[in-house]
Amino acid sequence: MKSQQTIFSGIQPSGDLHIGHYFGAMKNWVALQNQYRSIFCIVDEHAITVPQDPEKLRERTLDIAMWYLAAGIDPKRSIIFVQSHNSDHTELSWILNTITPFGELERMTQFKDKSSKMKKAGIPAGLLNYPTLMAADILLYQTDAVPVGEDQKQHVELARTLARKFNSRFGVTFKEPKELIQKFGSRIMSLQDPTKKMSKSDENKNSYIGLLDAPDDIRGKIKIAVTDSGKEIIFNQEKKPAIANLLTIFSLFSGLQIKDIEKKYKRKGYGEFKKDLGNIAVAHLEPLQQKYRALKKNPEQVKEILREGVKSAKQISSKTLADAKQKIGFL
Ligand code: ATP
Ligand code: LTN
Repeated sequence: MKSQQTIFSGIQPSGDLHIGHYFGAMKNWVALQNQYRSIFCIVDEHAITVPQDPEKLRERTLDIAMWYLAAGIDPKRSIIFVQSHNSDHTELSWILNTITPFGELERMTQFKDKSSKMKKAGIPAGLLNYPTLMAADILLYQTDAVPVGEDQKQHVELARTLARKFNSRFGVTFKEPKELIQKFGSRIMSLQDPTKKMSKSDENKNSYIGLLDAPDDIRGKIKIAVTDSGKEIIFNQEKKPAIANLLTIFSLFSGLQIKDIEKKYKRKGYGEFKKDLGNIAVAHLEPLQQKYRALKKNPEQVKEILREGVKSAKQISSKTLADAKQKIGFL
């Protein structure tokens, strides 16, 4: 049954990837690709909803494909492609825009966060319409489940609402997708401020561990990560959010249960805990970095995977788009 179900997800080429993307997204996708028909996109059209440097955007787009492969996404099992290579996405997004309430877009947390940092006259309409493009990404592939971090839940809910609305107005065209959020690791917090999500657009590079960070940088960033008052290494989200975050990261890297890590550091200080965490992070990121570097030497091979990927993607999306256009009354 599950083998016939489809998952779709994507990452924006808008900055350097960090461990939040690995644990909150790619690592889970790798596990899911054995159970689902899996489609993983590099969403460059989403990235341009905030200003991007053209050359960097191009380089990062290919880089993200390399990270997908380095993390273990298998192009024989999963479709990997670049969003802008398949124009069905923007076309369906326009159609969906015509049934999306303006007020719902304005209420989206991500829109409020990102636009609050800009002056009203400078807010691009694309930032507001971002979720309709995301809905198009998802609905084009008759997606059942969307593996994302906690922050994307609201957007997937909108995709579901739009599918329902279109289906009831024009006849059944889209599957209603659900978000698939891992209980653990779906929200890694900043190393400098545990109330904020670890984010690649954060100007303070010490707030995240980049997937390509050098061993000394990784150890150093963990060493200077903020901690909470007191000395105990215990998991308490409310009272000790910084230590809870570091324990989560420790658990994700080591595979150990939180309670076992707490036991291990019962009478030990933050210093020793952080030192061990730094070493574990380095040991786990090194093989990933090696795979990435090997792919980086052979960009043509990766471009070929993307060319094949978009062909497979288009085969699925073109059917859905044709159906939607027919139902809506286009000649
Ligand atoms: P921003 O640059 O605004 O922080 P982003 O990194 O959240 O953007 P994407 O690059 O599109 O945006 O994120 C890709 C995936 O990685 C999403 O599923 C997202 O939820 C997940 N993700 C990103 N940051 C984290 C994090 N700190 N913890 C867990 N998952 C994360
Ligand atoms: N908005 C998402 C990226 C994204 C996505 C998607 C995720 C764009 N289209 C479709 C899942 C499915 C983000 O910022 N993380």
